[in-house]
Amino acid sequence: MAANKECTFIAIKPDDVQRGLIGDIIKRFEQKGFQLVAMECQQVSKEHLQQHYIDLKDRSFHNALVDYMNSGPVVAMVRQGLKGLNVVKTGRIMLGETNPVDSKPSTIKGDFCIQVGRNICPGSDSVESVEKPNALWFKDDEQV
Ligand code: DAT
Ligand code: MG
Repeated sequence: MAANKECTFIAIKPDDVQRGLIGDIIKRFEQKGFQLVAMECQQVSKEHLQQHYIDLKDRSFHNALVDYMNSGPVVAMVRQGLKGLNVVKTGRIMLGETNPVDSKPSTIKGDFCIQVGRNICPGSDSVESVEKPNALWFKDDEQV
């Protein structure tokens, strides 16, 4: 990543790939002006997902979450903007709250889903936490 850029990791979950929402979701980040760094539709292993959700390993829903994310292909992407434009924070605002019940209309979760276990899009929640998922999901030479 260029030194003057801030990255965020965003994904689209299996049932939303199946619902045909990829275009609608990508369009919002395109319109916003977040630059595309990497994007791939991939079905990843449970081990990969356990690593991705390692911070939630003690939560009751952890195994169900891993099984669900492993149930079909997901679209993973990295987007970036100039430092100071806060793409991580803005990305989270565009996604909405973790629980769609709390998400405002015009956010992704506010517009496309109704329950927390099927909440469409994970996205980085801090600048510090971006590097790990980017490295887990994409090799260096897959990020342009
Ligand atoms: P976010 O995806 O908004 O960063 P998170 O990292 O706390 O939220 O949780 C990761 C995923 O785990 C979330 O997208 C859906 C699932 N999840 C979170 N809280 C849950 C709950 N109370 N019941 C069921 N699934 C939950
Ligand atoms: Mg999270």
